[in-house]
Amino acid sequence: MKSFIAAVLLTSLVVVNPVPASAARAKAKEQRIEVSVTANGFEPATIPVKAGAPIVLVVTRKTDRTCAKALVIASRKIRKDLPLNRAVEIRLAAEKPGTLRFACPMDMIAGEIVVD
Ligand SMILES: [Cu+2]
Repeated sequence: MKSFIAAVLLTSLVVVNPVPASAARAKAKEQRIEVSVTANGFEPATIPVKAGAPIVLVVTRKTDRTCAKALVIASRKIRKDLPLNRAVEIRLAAEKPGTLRFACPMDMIAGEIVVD
């Protein structure tokens, strides 16, 4: 009986505890990067980040004089509409070093995330 209770207690600890703890940890390590879409394209167009922590791009399109009314990250199969003057969050994992290209839907205006 004692070992049964111990097992129940242990199970509830294992199941209940890790969820909020890991969520808090992930949030703390998030790398938030503000990106604007202007008549010059994506600003900044080159975004250096650290490998390991998730990335949140906060993208605000500030002009109608652009074809970048959506942002595409082809290698991640991501496409997000960019309404004028509204911040759009795009979450990405960045586990390994490398380069992630992002672009307008026609692939003309582009930028890159450099994971190091
Ligand atoms: Cu375009």
